[in-house]
Amino acid sequence: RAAGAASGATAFKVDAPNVRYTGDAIESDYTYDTTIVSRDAESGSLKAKPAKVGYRFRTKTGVGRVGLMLVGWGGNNGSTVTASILANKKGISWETRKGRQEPNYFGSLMMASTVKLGVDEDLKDVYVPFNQVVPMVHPNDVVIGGWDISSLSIGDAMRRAQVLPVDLQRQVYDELHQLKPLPSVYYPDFIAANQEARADNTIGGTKQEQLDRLRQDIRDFKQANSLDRVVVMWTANTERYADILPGVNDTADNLLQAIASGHSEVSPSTLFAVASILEGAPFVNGSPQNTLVPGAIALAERERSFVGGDDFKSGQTKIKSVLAEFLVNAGIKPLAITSYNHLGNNDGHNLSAPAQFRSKEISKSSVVDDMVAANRLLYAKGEHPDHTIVIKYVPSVGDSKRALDEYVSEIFMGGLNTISIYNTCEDSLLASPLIIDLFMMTELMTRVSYRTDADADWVPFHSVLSILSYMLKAPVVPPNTPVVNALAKQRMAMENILRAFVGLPPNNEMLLEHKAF
Ligand code: NAI
Ligand code: DG6
Repeated sequence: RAAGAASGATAFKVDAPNVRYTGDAIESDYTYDTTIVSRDAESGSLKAKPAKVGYRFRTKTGVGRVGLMLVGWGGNNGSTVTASILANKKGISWETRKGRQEPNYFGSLMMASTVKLGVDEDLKDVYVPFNQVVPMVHPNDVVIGGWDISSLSIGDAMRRAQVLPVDLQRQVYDELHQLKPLPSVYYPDFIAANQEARADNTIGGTKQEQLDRLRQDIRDFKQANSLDRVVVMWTANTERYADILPGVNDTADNLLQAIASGHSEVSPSTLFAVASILEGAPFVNGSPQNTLVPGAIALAERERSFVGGDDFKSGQTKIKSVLAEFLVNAGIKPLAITSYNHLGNNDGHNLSAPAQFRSKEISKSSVVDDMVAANRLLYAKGEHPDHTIVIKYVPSVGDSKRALDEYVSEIFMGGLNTISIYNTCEDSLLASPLIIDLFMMTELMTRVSYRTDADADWVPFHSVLSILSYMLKAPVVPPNTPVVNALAKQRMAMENILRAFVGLPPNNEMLLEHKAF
């Protein structure tokens, strides 16, 4: 079993007075250390004051039975993640030119990476699997279902995707052929016209009836599989942006009213978000479009339901969120970031239409903003490196996406440094583990509550799950919250928040124990 543990297993127990293991939860008393900075109005000088905020966290330990409903289940990502989880669950290996390949969860931060727990008596580091810091659901235990506008079974969808090796496909086909996606909502205006031939599995009726049907689908799935909770994730085609219209999608009530009156600017993905929110099922948007319109976020806040997004951060952008951070933090000034990619899968086909490309261009473009804004020594206010995104559809390369990047930076004394990157791999094999990570982290957040001295009772985290940022290209965050794109910071946030849930201090890499004589 990958990472050697079942759902809910943890690698250690904390031995400290601030941590309690009750029958069904782990509770921790935690001091959040922060620094409050003030600026003198006259002189402009800064004053930094350490501050401590008391938190209590409670993490329910019972994971129970959890479901994942994918919108776009029959796509490359949907079919690949479903087939791969089945292979892992059943331990199905397959023949390759180099010998037998065992299934694994490589590429999943939760399943294939570790967290430093601390040091042992010899001051040696001790690491534990990421998914065993607090009880998390294991992907092998998830029940997967979902919707697609294409009626192909998941077995046939996997064949159509042409991602997984044939010997693996052969072994999982029969079981996956039993899985049929539910009919879905199709508004041709929102995805590329070239997708029309796929749309043979659609729901008719009014928008309100469609919303009711999606809500019923979630309830039915939950009941049929005896599930404790369900996470819904959009991994369907990239849509065009929806216009944000006052009176239509700007508030929770206006959005519900717009659905009731069948307003054309409510997209399928927003309809899914609303259905999930109303059913109390967390919703994550894995595509770039603005599914989480202000009215959807307001509705999630009102219903105390969770949402996250946007757009899986798989390859090129993940590297960018590392490299740009490295350059700027090294005092090197990126002047131009030029990113090309070409791909030949259905995602690429859909993105060959201008409005859908534009959604992707926006999500890929925002990723260096916070790093640039953090360094006023390199960049004046408002100054930004040139940043160009090009995507081309080349059918013959299939799912094997090529990404070419050039970073031109200004270095010491006006010199230039150019870094060129050529990256090639199966796009869906990068994206599928992100679906698993988003699912696992989202599920965890449904079981966590906290209270500060100001709270009369336990409360859940904010509805907008910014903790998912590591896996997403354009993280949606709660109103008035900074967006963090830098990958190392995003990982640190996840790691240290999980440590806080079990009352452990943040990992800070000071290694003071190794610096004394
Ligand atoms: P795909 O085109 O293979 O799959 C999308 C599926 O969604 C198709 O089966 C299509 O029939 C279905 N679909 C379209 N509209 C629908 C609707 N209204 N309801 C239900 N199903 C619908 O695409 P792929 O490669 O699986 O990617 C999915 C999404 O994830 C795309 O938006 C893509 O841009 C995004 N993404 C993909 C990454 C990757 O590396 N593969 C990385 C980052 C984001
Ligand atoms: C072309 O860019 C297709 C896209 O869907 C990407 O493959 C996907 O968004 C992944 O992008 P990135 O930048 O995270 O590799």
